[in-house]
Amino acid sequence: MQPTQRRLANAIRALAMDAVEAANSGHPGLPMGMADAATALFTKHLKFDAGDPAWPDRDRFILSAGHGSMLIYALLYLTGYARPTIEDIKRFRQLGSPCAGHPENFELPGVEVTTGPLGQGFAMSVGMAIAERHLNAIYGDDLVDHRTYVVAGDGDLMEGVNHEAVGLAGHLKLGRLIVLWDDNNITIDGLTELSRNEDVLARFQAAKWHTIDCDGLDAGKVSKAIEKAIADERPSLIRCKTIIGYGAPNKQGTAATHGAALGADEVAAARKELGWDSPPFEVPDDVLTAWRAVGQRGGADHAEWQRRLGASGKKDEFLARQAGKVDDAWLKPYLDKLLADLKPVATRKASEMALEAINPAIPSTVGGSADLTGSNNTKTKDLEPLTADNYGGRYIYYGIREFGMAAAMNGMALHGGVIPYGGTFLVFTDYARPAIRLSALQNARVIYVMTHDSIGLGEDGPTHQPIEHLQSLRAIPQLEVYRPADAVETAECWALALTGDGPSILALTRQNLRPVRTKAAGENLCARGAYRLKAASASRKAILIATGSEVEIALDVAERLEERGIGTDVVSMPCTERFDAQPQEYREDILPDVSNREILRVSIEAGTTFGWERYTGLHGLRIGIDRFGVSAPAKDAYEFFVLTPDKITERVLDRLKQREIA
Ligand SMILES: Cc1ncc(C[n+]2csc(CCOP(=O)(O)OP(=O)(O)O)c2C)c(N)n1
Ligand SMILES: [Mg+2]
Repeated sequence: MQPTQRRLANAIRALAMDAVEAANSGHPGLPMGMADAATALFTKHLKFDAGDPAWPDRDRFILSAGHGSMLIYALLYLTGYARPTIEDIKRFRQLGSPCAGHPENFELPGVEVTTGPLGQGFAMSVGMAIAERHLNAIYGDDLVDHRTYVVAGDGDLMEGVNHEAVGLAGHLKLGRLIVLWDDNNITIDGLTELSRNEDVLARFQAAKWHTIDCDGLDAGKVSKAIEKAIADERPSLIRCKTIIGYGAPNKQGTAATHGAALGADEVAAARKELGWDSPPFEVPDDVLTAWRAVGQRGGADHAEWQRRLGASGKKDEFLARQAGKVDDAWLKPYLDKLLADLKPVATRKASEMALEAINPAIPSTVGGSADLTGSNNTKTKDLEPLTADNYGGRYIYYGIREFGMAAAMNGMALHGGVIPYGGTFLVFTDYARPAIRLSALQNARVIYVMTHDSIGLGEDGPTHQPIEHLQSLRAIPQLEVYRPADAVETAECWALALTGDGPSILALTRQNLRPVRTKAAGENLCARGAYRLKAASASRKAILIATGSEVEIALDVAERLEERGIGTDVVSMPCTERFDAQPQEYREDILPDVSNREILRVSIEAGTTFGWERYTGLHGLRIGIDRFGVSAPAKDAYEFFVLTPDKITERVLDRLKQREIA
């Protein structure tokens, strides 16, 4: 006899409480409360094939409430994905188990995105839904025709980024986005009444969402709600009324089940309550067999899709694009043209010029800006807006939603088939930072076009002038921060960002910079992260390390020092992360490990000096800005902060004297 939906759901409940019990750590409440709803979704609606988690036309399932990670681990195991195995689940939350505390996309195929920071799974799902509609517009229903399903908790819907994501999804009419809200009235501190009295459904309705109410503990009713959501053209929020920790007779409905093991007695009581008499981590044959059949349900669809792909004449292109393959064939012809006609240009403008070459050559790019299109120079002439009426467009007006934009870009990048780039002012990376961090953790190829990268932006003043931003972003692992010095470097950095396998930030100037790279190099010099732009003429006594707009200043300082017979190297360092990854000999050649009494190392960057001792040594000289900026024209701001060639030359000479080098 086929087990009931409730019995299938109880397998999730049992695995969740047993795994949390074994780890004595974790969150049984959500998986137990949402087990019926998840069973409805997976058994009846979700299009997937457990045998091929990477099938491009699968529906995407996102557990935004990542603390309930045992829900997804149980589902992947029960439906027969290669991992996790039951042994993996027994080692829930232990070192080396793919069943990490929160779901990690880089650990388990089937986990589409990394969740845990509340709100971001929901916001990433908006990007997934955008990518689906965009690729559908290009390849048609035969190849791209799937949905994005989300399980979100109260916390996901309270977070600020949720408001940005809801607004964006409603505006873009992402009807294939379906969110199941675990409305259990509980968060960690207790009842949601403690902190929320808004009418959540009314809020979504106001943002042009379709909303439905249902009993989240009745799989049949959830299934009907999902059918209605599928039929509606708007994005849908299904409010699933649930009880946290459902099945644990003494603790259900309370915050006690949110994030702690239930304890042996309560687990035993729950087994009785649920009529579940199997020992821990054992799933009865009838239940496992039924679940395994669910995992194969999509096999026929998948085979049919493969056939359509084969017949489409677009197979190679589609798969290459899905795999994210791009080359930098655009770069050399572009650089040849650039070098033939050099003029001063802001690197934000140089970025636009590079994009004019990139966008026609790489059709998977999708640009955008958080309402600063004209300032970020992110929209090239050939890009049409991506709108509800034209999902085939390649430019997104994200509105003033930096965090929402960054999270959506993560979703797009992880969906595959799309390389998102988006802009705002560098200072507002702070608004997007939690998503930038997740870009890095998830290895999502997102390109952040962050302009107005220093006091050089001028009159907008200290609120808009980044100080600590470059260094704080460089401190994020797996994120490449590029600060190019001119148009040639900007193009090289774009090429690196596009061919990389993780996120990049391009920090670009508002103000014009004179060309510092005036001859063809034959290779991408920025790929090394730092390189000798100018070698000392006289005997080398100083190395000036500069980035971005300060490279031209460094060249002027070097000229003044050389006039005094002080041999000076200028090192342009567009990407510290890449330099750090170079072989020892290369790093030693550029920045020899000698005392600052032999060769003085000087860093020049119009931002905090914090951390530059990494390259100057403790007794080197660090030139920068260790306070907030000023509202003034750029030239006056640079003078105020004594970031001029003459003033810096004086400081270097003083230090050389102190060090008894000159
Ligand atoms: C951004 C963020 N803030 C705080 C937390 C810590 N946290 C994890 S779950 C949770 C409560 C979430 O409540 P709800 O979504 O209702 O989940 P439930 O208790 O119903 O499982 C909090 C505050 C987090 N993971 N992310
Ligand atoms: Mg809750």
